Amino acid sequence: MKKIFFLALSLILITSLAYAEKPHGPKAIEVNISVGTADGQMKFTPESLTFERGTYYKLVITNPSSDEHYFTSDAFATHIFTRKVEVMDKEGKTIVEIHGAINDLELKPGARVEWFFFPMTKGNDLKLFCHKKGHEAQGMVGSINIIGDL
Ligand SMILES: [Cu+2]
Repeated sequence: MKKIFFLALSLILITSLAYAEKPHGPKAIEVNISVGTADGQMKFTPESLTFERGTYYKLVITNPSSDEHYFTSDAFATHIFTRKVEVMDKEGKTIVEIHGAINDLELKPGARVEWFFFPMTKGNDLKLFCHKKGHEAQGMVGSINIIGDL
């Protein structure tokens, strides 16, 4: 009887350890993009992003500049399924989780957000831009591609 108890106990421990390793579901592929630059350039870095269908992504968007910038793409929003967007504080700790469809983010200087999503339908050269006054004209445009047969 004691043996069965210890066997059950160790099974519970092993199971909880396995879950502890990934408390937030499947592992996402991390992709980084920044809006603006530390020296004030009006651009996205990189200017183009490519995602593959059937893959789970964590898109990390940071604003290293001293301006406010938008990450806006109406087309992107209709081609993906957003699981959540996490907003970080200065220490990198999540302070807000947002759920539901999102197509427009405004990032204050120094901000960092993490966008967790699944690319759903193919997209070629989906427009990404910053709609802060004059920024698009100064080059704050980019493109997003969604590829894959799945
Ligand atoms: Cu901008």
